[in-house]
Amino acid sequence: MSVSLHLLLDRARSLLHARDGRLTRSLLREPGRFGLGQVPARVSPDATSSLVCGYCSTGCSLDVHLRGGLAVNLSPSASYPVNRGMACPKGWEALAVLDAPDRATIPLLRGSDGRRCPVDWPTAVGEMARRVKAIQRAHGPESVAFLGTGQITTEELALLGSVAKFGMGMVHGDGNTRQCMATAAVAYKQCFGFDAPPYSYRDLEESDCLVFVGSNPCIAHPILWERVMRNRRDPDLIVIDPRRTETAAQSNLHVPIRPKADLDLLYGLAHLFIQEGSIDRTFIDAHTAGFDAFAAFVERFTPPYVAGRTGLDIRKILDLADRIRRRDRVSFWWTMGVNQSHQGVRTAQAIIALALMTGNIGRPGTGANSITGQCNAMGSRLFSNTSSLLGGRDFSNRDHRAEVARILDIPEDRIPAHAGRTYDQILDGIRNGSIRGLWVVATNPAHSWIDRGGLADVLGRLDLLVVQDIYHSTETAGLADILLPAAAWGEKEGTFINSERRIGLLRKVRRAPGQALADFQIFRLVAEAYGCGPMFAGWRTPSDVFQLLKRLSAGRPCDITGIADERMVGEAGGIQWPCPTGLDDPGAERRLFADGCFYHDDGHARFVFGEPTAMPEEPDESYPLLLITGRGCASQWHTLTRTGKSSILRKLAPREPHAELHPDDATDRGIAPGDWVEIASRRGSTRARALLTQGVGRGRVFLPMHDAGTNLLTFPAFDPHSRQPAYKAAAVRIRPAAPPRPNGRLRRLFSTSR
Ligand SMILES: Nc1nc2c(c(=O)[nH]1)N[C@H]1C(S)=C(S)[C@@H](COP(=O)(O)OP(=O)(O)OC[C@H]3O[C@@H](n4cnc5c(=O)[nH]c(N)nc54)[C@H](O)[C@@H]3O)O[C@H]1N2
Ligand SMILES: Nc1nc2c(c(=O)[nH]1)N[C@H]1C(S)=C(S)[C@@H](COP(=O)(O)OP(=O)(O)OC[C@H]3O[C@@H](n4cnc5c(=O)[nH]c(N)nc54)[C@H](O)[C@@H]3O)O[C@H]1N2
Ligand code: SF4
Ligand SMILES: [Mo]
Repeated sequence: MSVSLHLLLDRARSLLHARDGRLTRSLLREPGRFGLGQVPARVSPDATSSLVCGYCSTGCSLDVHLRGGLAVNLSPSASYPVNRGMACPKGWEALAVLDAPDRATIPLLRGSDGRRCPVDWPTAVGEMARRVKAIQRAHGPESVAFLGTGQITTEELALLGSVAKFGMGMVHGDGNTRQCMATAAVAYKQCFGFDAPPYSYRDLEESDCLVFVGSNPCIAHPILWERVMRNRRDPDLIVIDPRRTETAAQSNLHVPIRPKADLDLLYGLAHLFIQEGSIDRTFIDAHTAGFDAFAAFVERFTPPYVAGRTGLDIRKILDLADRIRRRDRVSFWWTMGVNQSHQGVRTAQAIIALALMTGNIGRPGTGANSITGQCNAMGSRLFSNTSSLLGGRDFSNRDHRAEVARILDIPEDRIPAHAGRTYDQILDGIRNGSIRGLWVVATNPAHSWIDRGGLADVLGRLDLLVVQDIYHSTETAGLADILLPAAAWGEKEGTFINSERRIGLLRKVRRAPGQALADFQIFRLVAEAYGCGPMFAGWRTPSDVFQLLKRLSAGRPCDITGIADERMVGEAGGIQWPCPTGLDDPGAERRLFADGCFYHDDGHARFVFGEPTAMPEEPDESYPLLLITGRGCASQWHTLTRTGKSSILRKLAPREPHAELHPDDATDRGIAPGDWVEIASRRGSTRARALLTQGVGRGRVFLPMHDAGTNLLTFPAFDPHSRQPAYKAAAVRIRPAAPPRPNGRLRRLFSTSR
């Protein structure tokens, strides 16, 4: 059936069925704006359109070239301050993955016989609203929850969080940013008073000494690594990682720490700096609180003690301390090796403590810098209404709720008075029957969740699972009772916020396939069908919401009232927050805390620390190896739903799953290079080819997260403060094995059948 025929039918049915036919019809009549129809009229058919990449948080700009109204190819934007003409393979191939045959093109609804059939939009959202209401009537409004993402626009995230919580009465909603950035967010909030990564990418070029902790930018943020390569200050490049990663191989000093011993090492460094007097007492006294207690606490972290805990040579520890001490501009960068740990928050805060005590913050080339992961992780942290209320506020703060209610012109009691359950607690709620409906948007937990083995069963207990994705073939989409087909990157408009707090523009350069709609439009349709549409009458377009975001940000640390509109964002080449009204040069690069003023009421940053705790599942006789997981290569993205669709990206990635193993551990087990092996934990097993490398370290195995088997093995432990999963430590054993059954993995990756 042709698209236009579908549209006609949609409109006819909406006349008959929709609760408020008037608005639903008008929503569907704005196809150009929302995902149906051609490229917006104001874009000339042969223009070049710049938009921010939709994969990682680096936030490169890509120039998409249109011919006859079709996006034919792209090249990295030469003048954009982030990437300056560079892109990694994922960016170069960003268009190629959009035409895959398994794009979701029409809503699907599972009937009573268990089969899913295509339906029109009014039927899909009408049925969703009816079933959500029925569950909520029977079990309370809290019995339906949502899981969002860091991969849709800020405008969409704000709309989703507001429709779900204020409109539909949901109390519990979280997102894949819990798997990723929750630790950094909590650490910053407690130390700085607000969730605020302080740096600008220029700091990568202006630093004398860059310390990467649990971070592999050569693979995960290749264009940030290019920025490091532009550094002309002959910097010390230090990598603290149990594995000799691609990044470690390019460093001056690799610190091959025992996994999860970073907290001991960082306290040990603090101890040394205090002992040697290489701290910035003036800065500490003027701008921080709690240093003396911290100094007393780290006293026992002597080099011999730390060497024992971390498995590092004392000389290595002293060398590390020395390199940090002797340079003027030291910057600390961390990613998932820190965040995904049972003690991630305290580890991140120990990094922040080192920066504060040495005065390495607020100056060029310094900082305690968490690199975010997904293209809009930062937008999600500030505006998704999950862990914080719109604008980085607290749900539990009455004044904050009143302020948001006033700005949005909604009754204050529509805003829940607490943040709601975290991702793992939502899944627990499904297990114990308190949560019966789930709406999953732009995330694929059936592959990416920790210890995912039982997850299909857990999701199977739901009375209603709605999945909103751009492909119908993902592991999670396959389980959905209702599948809502979404327009992808390049098929819709809005903004993202990158790692350096830069707001970047997303433009529509192609039409979405079939009836797929922009997430923004889907949220509006759901609100309408549920009956809370009028509450969002002022949220008609992404531009309307951008103006709302400005008002929500006014007077907050993330103030963006100085940005007139998205056009100004595009013309400036992205704009970093804060950008309050009256700022001299909104487009200029800036870092936070140049004035030493932090966001706590007294303006002082805090030293926050705690006793190191034991790894939740230590290797033992039965499971003697420690499993580390992470990114495998620059051309693979997460659960491969997107990057698996590009033949070029597939060629750049390993053809089969592989496990990194130390040659001695292999010899002990009779494993030769390239052999198939089975890796098993107490929870499950998977197969991969053995890739023998000393770089992984004795007693350890590394598996990329991109293979769906990896999270069958992971151990479900969480940081107690952030509830972020500790993906990077589980006890496993390994043995030679037969190859897996023919092509199970490839079938999953490239499947085109419904
Ligand atoms: N190509 C590609 N790029 C990506 C992504 C992708 O899927 N593919 N995903 C994006 C996202 S969402 C994220 S969050 C980022 C993640 O970016 P990174 O965090 O850089 O990537 P990871 O490989 O998950 O983890 C980094 C390193 O942590 C190390 N590590 C494990 N345990 C420990 C430990 O106890 N201590 C220390 N010091 N290190 C440890 C691992 O060996 C690994 O090399 O990447 C982003 N960029
Ligand atoms: N073992 C292990 N597991 C891990 C990690 C690890 O290091 N080790 N890392 C964790 C981290 S940091 C992260 S961030 C997570 C990522 O985990 P996920 O979020 O589950 O991974 P993605 O593959 O990025 O899933 C995004 C989904 O959104 C869909 N999508 C893309 N664009 C759009 C859009 O515009 N609209 C809609 N509606 N859908 C869209 C994609 O098709 C895909 O199905 O994985 C976590 N899992
Ligand atoms: S580095 Fe990240 S933002 Fe830049 S092109 Fe690659 S995936 Fe896109
Ligand atoms: Mo992430």
